[in-house]
Amino acid sequence: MKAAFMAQRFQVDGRLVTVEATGSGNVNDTYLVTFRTIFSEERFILQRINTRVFTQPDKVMNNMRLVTAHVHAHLEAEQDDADRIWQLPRVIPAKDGKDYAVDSDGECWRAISLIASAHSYEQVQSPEHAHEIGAVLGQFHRLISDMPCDVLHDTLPGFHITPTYLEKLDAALATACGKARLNSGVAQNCLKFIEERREWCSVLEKAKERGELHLRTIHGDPKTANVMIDDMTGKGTSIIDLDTVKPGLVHYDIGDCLRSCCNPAGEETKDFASIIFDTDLCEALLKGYKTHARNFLTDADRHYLYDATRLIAFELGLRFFADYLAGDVYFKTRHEGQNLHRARAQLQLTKSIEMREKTIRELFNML
Ligand code: GN1
Ligand code: MG
Repeated sequence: MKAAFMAQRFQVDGRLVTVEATGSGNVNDTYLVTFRTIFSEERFILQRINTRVFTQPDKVMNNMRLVTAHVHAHLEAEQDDADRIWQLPRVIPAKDGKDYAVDSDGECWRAISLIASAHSYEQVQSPEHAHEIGAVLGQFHRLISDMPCDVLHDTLPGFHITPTYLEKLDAALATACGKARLNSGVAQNCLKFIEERREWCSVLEKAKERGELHLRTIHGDPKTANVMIDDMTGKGTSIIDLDTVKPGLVHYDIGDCLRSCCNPAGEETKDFASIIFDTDLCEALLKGYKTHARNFLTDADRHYLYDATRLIAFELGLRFFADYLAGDVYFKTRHEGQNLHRARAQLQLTKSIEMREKTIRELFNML
């Protein structure tokens, strides 16, 4: 098995015992690897980077190294006074000292340390869980708030720039596959919902162009499943999946975290009527965020947070839908029509956010 072979290319002591597929990523393939020595055991995460999405894996790894070094330095300096041991995975070098290893098919693999005795969850479990998700994101934002984003590569041009996904939709609609796949009531409804919001979806990009919002270092993918919760205390301990750390708007992160965490039904449900944006979870998340992230959100930042929440849910719906029409070329699928179902779920969530606009706007006043 390729993963077992590649697991042995990294600087880990002992002998390989097991390699198990793990995680629920929509892009990369992830494995949990166990090595044993005569007196101990080490487990770590092995990932095959999807180079159709991340076409420059060296730059992804470079960003990851810079951000983890920056955060680890802060965490070490602060650890005596911290309320818990905050963690962040580190990159485990390959035996040749590089950040990743290439297999005989040209595929890229990397190894990352495991956040042990902790788990992440596909769906939010409780308001306390939402609070911890907010706390972990706030802590991460605080820790990277003094890291200039221009040292990072733009590893995914267009990522979270919503109008670029409309261009992808238009391109997919012009193909034979797109035309054929549009041929259902559900697909037609998705398209109608998106078209009605076409003008609005440049809202953050326009604010950026006007100089109201500024680029900074962001995580890029702070969804529920990327926040590790300590098994012993129930407290957040780490954010994981640093593939998308790069320059961006803090709004992409806050919007993404909220759209993921405040939808208890999760991203994969087909019970579309059960999808709501839960404002109690939103309140809990923002309270957790605020305990760590203070002083770096401006009035202009706060002003656009409602739009960001609505937009990132909408954008993910648009991304899933465009990918469905394009023939499922970006997000991995396990069954037919999965990207259409995922799109429908996010668009339903967008609608629920729109219905709760007033309450959500009020909640942002607390930040
Ligand atoms: C993808 O691969 P994964 O599951 O970490 C996607 C995110 C989406 C997410 C939705 C690079 O993340 O942007 O929000 O799916 N990552 C990329 O689950 O496109
Ligand atoms: Mg990710």
